[in-house]
Amino acid sequence: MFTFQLQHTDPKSAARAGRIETAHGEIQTPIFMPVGTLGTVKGVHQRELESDIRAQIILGNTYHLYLRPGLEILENAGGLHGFNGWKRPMLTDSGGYQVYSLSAQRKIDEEGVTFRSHIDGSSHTFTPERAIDIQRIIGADIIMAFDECPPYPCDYEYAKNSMELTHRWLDRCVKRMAETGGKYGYEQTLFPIVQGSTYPDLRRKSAETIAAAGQPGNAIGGLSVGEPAEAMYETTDQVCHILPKDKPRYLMGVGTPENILECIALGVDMFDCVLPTRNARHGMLYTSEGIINIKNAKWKDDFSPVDASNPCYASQQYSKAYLRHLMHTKELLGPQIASLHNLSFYLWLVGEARQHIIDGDFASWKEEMVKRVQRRL
Ligand code: PRF
Repeated sequence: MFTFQLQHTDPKSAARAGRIETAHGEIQTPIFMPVGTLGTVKGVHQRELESDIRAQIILGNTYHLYLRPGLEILENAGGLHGFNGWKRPMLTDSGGYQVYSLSAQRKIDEEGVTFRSHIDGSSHTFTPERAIDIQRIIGADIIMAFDECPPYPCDYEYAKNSMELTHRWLDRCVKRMAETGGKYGYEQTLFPIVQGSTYPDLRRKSAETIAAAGQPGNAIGGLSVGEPAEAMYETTDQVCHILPKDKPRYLMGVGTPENILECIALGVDMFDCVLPTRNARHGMLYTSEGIINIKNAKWKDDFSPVDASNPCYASQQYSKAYLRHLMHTKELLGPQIASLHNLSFYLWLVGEARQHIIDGDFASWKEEMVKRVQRRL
């Protein structure tokens, strides 16, 4: 069972508030999905994910989970839900994108991608069928089609051939989905992915092809790979106009708080990104007043809370001076507090966006918020 209900649309932008229902519970959109590459959101307990961050859905990565712990362990555990104990919705990325970004040696052909593990150099092949089979074993509620994400910049011929390959791979994913079923007694839903680099005619073609596949939700890939923010917004805007209104739209791997606000305004419902957790580990904190580099000397005797306006436990409990000290001394707790704080900020931000869409004043709130979140404190 997978349903999407569109609840509100903003009168002055394309922003929407909606509700996704999955076998593991509901998701209120727009939503940010914390990244849990290896079946864990790095440094964050599940109790914190639930009660402080209030994550509604988390992500896992096929590439990483396939390599470690491997399929046998995952299947014996009853899938990733059984393995890590997360009771709520999960989504897995299909593996292709991670192969392109992590594996040194890889070969792409019609059949699929052959690559060497970044861990031990062993050789593996992912095909669209294999990506579905592996995601059946991992057992996420939402699983992604196997695609190729071309680099940026990318010449037109490459982008066109790559997009067409992604479309042929989608047909194979859809076929495999139909031939197989969920292994653990609940349904899984396939999201296909729009590609086409930043070429408007390719993006149009891809969005039309993906829409015509008729799946319950759709994703936009190939963005936030080094193109200027304006190009990302233009492409997202164009694609959102073509993808069906009555299905959720997921923009993969985006982005900064301002990217997320701008793309919510263009009609995107779902986001994921490593930025809040990765940057937290380096001492970069996102707040509703702007960005803090907690390692900076200016915080050394600032005993005010990490972020007084963030209701999250970690943001209230600890002072900036203390967190700076933890980061400087490389104490384990430093990155944990920072990750918890940043994720709770991201979830707060999309929650506020949702509320303002419902209240009908999203556009003006967004303009103000975009300015605030970019400031450097
Ligand atoms: N494809 C897949 N996963 C992704 C991307 C993509 O294009 C991106 C691009 N930003 C992030 N994650 N399968």
